[in-house]
Amino acid sequence: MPVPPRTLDVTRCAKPDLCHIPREYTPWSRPVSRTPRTGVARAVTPAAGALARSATQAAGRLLTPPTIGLGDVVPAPTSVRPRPAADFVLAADAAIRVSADADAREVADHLAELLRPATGYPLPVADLPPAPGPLQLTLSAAAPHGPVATVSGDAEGYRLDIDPDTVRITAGTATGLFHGVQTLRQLLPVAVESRTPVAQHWVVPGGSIVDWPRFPYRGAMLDVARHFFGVEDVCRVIDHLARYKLNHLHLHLTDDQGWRIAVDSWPRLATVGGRTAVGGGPGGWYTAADYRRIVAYAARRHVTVVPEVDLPGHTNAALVAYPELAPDGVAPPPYTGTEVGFSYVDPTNERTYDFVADVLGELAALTPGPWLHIGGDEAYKVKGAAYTGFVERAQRIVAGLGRTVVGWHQIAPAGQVDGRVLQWWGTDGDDPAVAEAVRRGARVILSPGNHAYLDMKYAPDTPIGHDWAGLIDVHRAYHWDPATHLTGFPAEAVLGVEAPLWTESVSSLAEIEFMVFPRLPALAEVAWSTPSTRSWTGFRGRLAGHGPRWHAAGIAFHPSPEIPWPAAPAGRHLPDAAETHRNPAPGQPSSARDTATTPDAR
Ligand code: TNX
Repeated sequence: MPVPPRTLDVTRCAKPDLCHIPREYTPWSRPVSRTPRTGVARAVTPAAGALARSATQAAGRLLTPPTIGLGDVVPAPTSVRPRPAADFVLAADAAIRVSADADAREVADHLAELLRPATGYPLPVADLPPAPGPLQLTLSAAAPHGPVATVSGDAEGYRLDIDPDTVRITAGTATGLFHGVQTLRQLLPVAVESRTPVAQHWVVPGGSIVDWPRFPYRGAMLDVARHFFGVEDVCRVIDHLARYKLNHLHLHLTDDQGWRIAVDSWPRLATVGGRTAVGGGPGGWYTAADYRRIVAYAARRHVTVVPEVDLPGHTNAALVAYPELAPDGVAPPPYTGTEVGFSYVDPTNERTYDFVADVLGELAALTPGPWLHIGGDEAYKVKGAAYTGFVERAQRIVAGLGRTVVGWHQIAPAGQVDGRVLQWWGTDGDDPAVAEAVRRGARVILSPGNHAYLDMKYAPDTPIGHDWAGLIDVHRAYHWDPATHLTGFPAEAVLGVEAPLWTESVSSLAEIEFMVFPRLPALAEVAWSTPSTRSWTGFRGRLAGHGPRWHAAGIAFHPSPEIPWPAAPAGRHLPDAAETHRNPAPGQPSSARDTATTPDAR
């Protein structure tokens, strides 16, 4: 991927009061010359050290007023109380102190890893007490809890207090601390996104934030079946989710064009079914070790992986591998187009249920989270009782594995099992079948196709994406309310929000990011923030400051004209569409397919 020139021009700033970035923002070209960390710091007395630190901080505050307001956070926090005289400046010898707890310690290590590259500071991490340091992460039963328990039963709320001497994050759980760290990250100067040291006063605006989520399930889906994305790409997407306090990554692992997860008991699913992709690319699949890496990476970022095996339709790749599952017992040709609804596993064949039980059983064993997604969409050729009967058996298999069923909302007419969740992707909020399933006890994740589908184009000239559900600009992604979107639903039935990215036309990490940013942060705010804190005007102002952050982090994004970006050009534009649609020839190396084609390739 060509590296774009990394210079922001603020001379055409649309919002001058947000333009606190230098005219030439080139963090990688300004290495900090640091005093070697020898005995000097250790030789001074603690009191002298504290004095020196506070002098540095006072000077820092005078020299560098914070460029960011305490409320400039996405998603909007529940409550923000600025204290303008209480700005904090991170000193080079700052330490991170954390409650003595393994999970909290992980969060503190994560904070240090976020801050070290740009600051160049050592930021040692140690337990609290005895010596409270300037950055404190405290687990406390008295920490703020939102009114909503998370799916795992824990609260995700946190409190962030910024004073001249300390930045303190307090939470009831490590997850709450983690979200607090993401907020702190947004309150530091843009240059914190640099991967190399930058000369900068690391000012954080003073005050207090108390914050918790509105909905417990906040997610995004990545379709790795239409085009395959390697472990590194998926991990980067997880980072994007975590930044905006999303806590679920749904992986659409199987579809007509490719099967992407190794299954020991049915090995040809991956080795044969995994070889294809939309447009004739080489495909790929995750070994169990690859998948575990993704799950572990996500867990460290407090993101739960939701694996989907799409059944009984969207199964052409499985049928190519195992023709015995096809209704006529004959292998179909591999499919690399983009139509839907033509394939299905035979619901009248008992072998089909061995397949379902084996696949879901192996996936459950690899997946620590509570959810198994069984798809259920667009199985146009399995109708009526044949369809509901199949779904009910699949639901029982999932329940027997001790997991909670998630399915696209087409599974609504099937019988209820405990805790069942329907993922609603309609475009019209009046859905009697789903309303009836909710009356029978189902809960709902909202992915309205015309607000939350990240594969829809932004505008008619968007070079990739679909438009069957309409165009989705940032305002459309932002402007809806999950609690009232479906008519006749109690708000308690809404578990949360998920933004799916289907990848028929998306074949590289840059294209993923282009479709995700800036709409994912908009949907994150829909899912996290209390309605009273939300407004389009406020959101677009806060979001504008994230353009330079994405730029500094090398994240591609769509420079939506609705957002008053502080610099132009703000986005990293896609190369021309013809180039980005190219699929690599079989065997050709590709960064998007770098990690997991065959176990031998590792
Ligand atoms: C519908 S939404 C699908 C997918 C396609 C998508 C394209 C849903 C559950 N199924 O198979 O990829 O449209 O936007």
